[in-house]
Amino acid sequence: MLGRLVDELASRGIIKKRWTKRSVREVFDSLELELASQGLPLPIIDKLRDMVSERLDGKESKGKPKDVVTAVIKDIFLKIIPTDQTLRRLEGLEPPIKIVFLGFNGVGKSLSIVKFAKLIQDEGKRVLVVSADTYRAAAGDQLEGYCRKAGIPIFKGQRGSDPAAVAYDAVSMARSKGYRYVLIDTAGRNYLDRNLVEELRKIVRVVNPDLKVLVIDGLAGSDVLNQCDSFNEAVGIDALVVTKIDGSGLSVPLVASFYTERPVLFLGTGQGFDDIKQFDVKEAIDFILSS
Ligand SMILES: Nc1nc2c(ncn2[C@@H]2O[C@H](COP(=O)(O)OP(=O)(O)OP(=O)(O)O)[C@@H](O)[C@H]2O)c(=O)[nH]1
Ligand SMILES: [Mg+2]
Repeated sequence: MLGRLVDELASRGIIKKRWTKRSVREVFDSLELELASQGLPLPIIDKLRDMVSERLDGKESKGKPKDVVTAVIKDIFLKIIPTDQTLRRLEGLEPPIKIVFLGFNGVGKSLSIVKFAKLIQDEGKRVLVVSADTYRAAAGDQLEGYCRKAGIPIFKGQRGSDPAAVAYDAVSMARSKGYRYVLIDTAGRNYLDRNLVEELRKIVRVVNPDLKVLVIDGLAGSDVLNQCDSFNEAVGIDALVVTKIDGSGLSVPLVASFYTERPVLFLGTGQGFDDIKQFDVKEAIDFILSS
């Protein structure tokens, strides 16, 4: 009743209508399904609702409410998601520049490493790929196969040897042979597996990497938040790679980058070594808000 009266007076220009937490919530109620269907997990939608509320509460309400809220969401994403300056930052470091790739089983770590190695090598920089997955002989063999095809040197640990020791030896070799980048592949791990988490911590302790990259499957859906949390808690992460974007939309990289406040180093867009693309935050936002 009161709401209708306020609307009436506002439409006649008698009073200025202002946003309230409630009116933001009402707009979100109608937006929620669209955002969820574009792949935004519910905790992220809730977080956005709170942030938009905080921004708009008490402000004068002008224009179509949905357009205003959408514009604020865009702005929040753009403010929070860092643009990727990783390579520029790394280039200033003393070589060998050490990068460890982490992630859940089968997300695409090994292939992404070779894609990234090729990118660096194509720029004329020397890069060494290291297989620290010493549990599965097949893992080392797979990486070796990729490297041979792409023409990238590989350092492979003996099956059953300590992955941290392998990584350490690889870094020593890279230093003595003048490699600029060392990219370390780790065994895919389930975040519930304590032994593997301990092993990952040991690799990080021993190698002291310049960058810890979490690789996420673009098809992960809402599980992306669990993956970010578990690896962040285990060792901390500095940047993200999101794979299989050829089979999915852009919500996973957008969500992961927003949630962790870490930049996306690149996207994987297929099974070829050159299937790699830069993450365009604006394109991803438009994708999410397109409906
Ligand atoms: N379509 C598509 N497939 C990809 C992409 N990246 C990786 N894959 C495929 O995903 C599968 C797993 O890739 P891997 O690189 O072996 O994944 P991983 O994380 O190293 O796996 P584990 O070592 O077993 O944990 C392979 O069949 C890859 O070809 C991508 O960007 N697009
Ligand atoms: Mg692998």
